[in-house]
Amino acid sequence: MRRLSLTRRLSLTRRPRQRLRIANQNIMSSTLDRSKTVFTAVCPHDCPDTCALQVSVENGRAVSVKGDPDHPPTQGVLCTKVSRYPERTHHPERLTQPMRRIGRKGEGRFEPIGWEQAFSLIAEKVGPIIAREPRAVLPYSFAGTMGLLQGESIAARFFNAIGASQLDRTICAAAGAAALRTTYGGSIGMLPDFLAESRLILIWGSNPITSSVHFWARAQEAKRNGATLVAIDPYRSLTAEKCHQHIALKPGTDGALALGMIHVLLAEGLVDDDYIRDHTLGARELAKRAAAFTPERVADICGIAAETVVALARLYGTTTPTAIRLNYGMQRTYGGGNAARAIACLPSLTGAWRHRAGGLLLSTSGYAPVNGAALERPDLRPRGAGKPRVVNMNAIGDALLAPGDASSDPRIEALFVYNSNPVAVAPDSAKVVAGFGREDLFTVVLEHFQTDTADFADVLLPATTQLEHLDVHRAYGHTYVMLNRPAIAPVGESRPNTAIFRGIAGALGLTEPALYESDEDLARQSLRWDDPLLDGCDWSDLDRARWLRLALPDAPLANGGFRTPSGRCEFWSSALADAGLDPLPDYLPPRESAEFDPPLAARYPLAMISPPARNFLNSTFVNVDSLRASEREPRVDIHPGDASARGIVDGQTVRVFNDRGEMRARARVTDRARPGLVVGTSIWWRKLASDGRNANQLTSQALTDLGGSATFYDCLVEVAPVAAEIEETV
Ligand SMILES: Nc1nc2c(c(=O)[nH]1)N[C@H]1C(S)=C(S)[C@@H](COP(=O)(O)OP(=O)(O)OC[C@H]3O[C@@H](n4cnc5c(=O)[nH]c(N)nc54)[C@H](O)[C@@H]3O)O[C@H]1N2
Ligand SMILES: Nc1nc2c(c(=O)[nH]1)N[C@H]1C(S)=C(S)[C@@H](COP(=O)(O)OP(=O)(O)OC[C@H]3O[C@@H](n4cnc5c(=O)[nH]c(N)nc54)[C@H](O)[C@@H]3O)O[C@H]1N2
Ligand code: SF4
Ligand SMILES: [Mo]
Repeated sequence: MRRLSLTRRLSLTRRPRQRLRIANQNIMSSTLDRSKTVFTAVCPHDCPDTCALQVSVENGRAVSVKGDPDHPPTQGVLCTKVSRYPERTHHPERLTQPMRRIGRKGEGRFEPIGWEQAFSLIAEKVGPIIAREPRAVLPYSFAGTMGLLQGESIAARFFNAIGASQLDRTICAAAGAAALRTTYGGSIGMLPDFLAESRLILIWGSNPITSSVHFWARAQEAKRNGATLVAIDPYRSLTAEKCHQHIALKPGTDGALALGMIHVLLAEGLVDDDYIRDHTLGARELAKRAAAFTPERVADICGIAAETVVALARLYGTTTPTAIRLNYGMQRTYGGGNAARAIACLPSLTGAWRHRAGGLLLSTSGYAPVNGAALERPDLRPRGAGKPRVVNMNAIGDALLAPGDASSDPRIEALFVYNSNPVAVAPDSAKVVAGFGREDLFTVVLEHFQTDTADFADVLLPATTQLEHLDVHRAYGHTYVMLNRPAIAPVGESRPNTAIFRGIAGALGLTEPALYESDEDLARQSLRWDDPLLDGCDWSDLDRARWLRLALPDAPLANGGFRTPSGRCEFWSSALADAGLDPLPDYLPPRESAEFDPPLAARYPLAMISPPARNFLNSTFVNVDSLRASEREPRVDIHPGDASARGIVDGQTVRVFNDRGEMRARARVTDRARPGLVVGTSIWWRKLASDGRNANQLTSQALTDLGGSATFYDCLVEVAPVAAEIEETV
């Protein structure tokens, strides 16, 4: 505790107040200092690293963005894409004016209008819908910015106040979050700070060279210190090829591998009996479940050798300290929640938590004392309205196409999209595109660019970027809370999401004062200042220091302290039992697999995954020319055996298809993909791909076992060469 407080004091003293006192989001450009100045900011993107940025501004324009050397997680280093931030911020295609549709729905033709006109138009269309059936209004947003203010603050208050339908924001992390909630009681785990002291790191369903470069830097430090790195991934990713060992299991079989490890750990007594006795619940039941997962059975399920299962368990059970970097790649099949739960049991069986470099890290977001109730104000929901209608965002295609049922699920008539690009990122594009294409759907999109989704807007509103607005951040890959003040004035007429929702509320004549609070007021309310993890700091400390490290012990779960109902790590989950679900983790095969659906697998024998591209952040940055040039074009990696069986040669254009649709991509014939696996690139803008489609043309809207998450990687396909004469027209 003491040491951590000291870190905080250090960062307080290192940053003089004057340098930090700069414009708030409402300031006009003329009042900004026009000489070259360096401002501190926070990377807003959906990435665990949440870096501190140093933005150099010249004549009101951002000219460079660098990693802040003083911020311990950032260590002065940024990823390539955010190093190109000025190129994105001052991109010639930035939206700078409100616009209204003049073409056919989805055609993407607009004409500029003024802000007041835009707000009136929205009020005119949406006002009568709210009066008749507020649940016909739906927000759709995700983590385009992870900021607490420009995410769900005024926006959430607005949708609460009008009694709109709610969005279940499940597209990314919900299965893993449910696994951690039921096992540990929240999104908590080991701290990344001491990773370099680990002796063994299992990088499980994770590709940190692409998705979390700062974690990878620490893992390499551990490697240099003599640690063993093991990648568990069906694909030889950039990360897997740099690990000592790569276990290329079949996709969606991680639950079986973890239960097989538990089987061996228990059979060979490689467990910490004291930790199990003092801090866990249901060890006996878990042992019974794991008994069925012999190394031979697991080997068969996972498509690996039985010796690999045994050796991995022995390595894990005999090394101290051991860290597991669990990530999202292994959660995107039907059994992803149970698999994450099975893996989450491992460090509690071996007592890995006792050491500060041991345990499991999936997300640290649960530590941050965010004041969600103050920001989102669920109390504003109309009284007596009963339980709100909730739409799972992964099934947005079906939700928009549903005819509607007046009593329970009224037809969606108005949609507000912000911080997301669903037409590109949501599964089952054919349905998503058809849904967004409904002529009778009124769609408002708040964006930086005219994305695939913006093409379908009726009213398209220009939003500010992180360099232009105020925000407060927590991270899911470290334990700092951070403040972002604007470095430049809004580009064009763009406004922060908060200001836009205030404007919409005003045009609708809503009188609730909470809808009109300023960003500064919201920022002050964004954290629970009385939480002991903030160690007595208040808003003025954050304002001055720009970041505060949460006052956590080095090894937060060394002596238990799980946040479950029992206060223990729940191998046997009472919450799941209460919900009538299996209280123990199990292996649940992918819904699209030979194991679960042999007829489907006979028609579509290849499993497709489509993990993120290194130079994009989901679909953000796809329109930054230099980054798109690095990614070149949509690709699909296929094993040489699978390629030759289909007459596919390296570099050829192929069709990837299933019953949901088809896309074209350039084949890369490579043994990086294990046999039976194809790997497509995510998440291309449809309109920037030669065939106007991306991998989500093939993915399904089915949900995971726990958390209702997306199943992007539970997707069977077939691949075929495209004949040369057809290829020319692609
Ligand atoms: N550069 C960059 N960084 C990003 C993003 C980005 O788009 N670009 N996106 C951000 C976001 S929103 C997220 S959620 C994270 C995602 O990043 P990660 O959590 O790392 O997840 P993925 O990249 O989806 O998958 C990681 C690895 O899991 C493997 N994998 C796929 N299926 C399975 C499986 O069934 N089992 C196992 N064991 N492995 C499997 C994939 O081959 C891949 O190499 O990255 C964030 N960081
Ligand atoms: N096939 C396939 N599909 C996937 C995935 C995959 O691995 N494979 N990954 C999934 C995952 S993990 C995720 S998290 C989702 C991500 O899906 P999204 O959350 O939709 O992420 P992005 O595609 O980055 O789109 C974010 C948009 O928000 C905008 N934006 C950023 N900041 C602001 C702001 O302050 N105001 C406004 N109004 N707009 C802003 C950006 O310009 C960008 O267009 O995609 C999912 N889809
Ligand atoms: S995307 Fe991630 S690694 Fe890149 S600057 Fe942002 S937080 Fe840092
Ligand atoms: Mo994500």
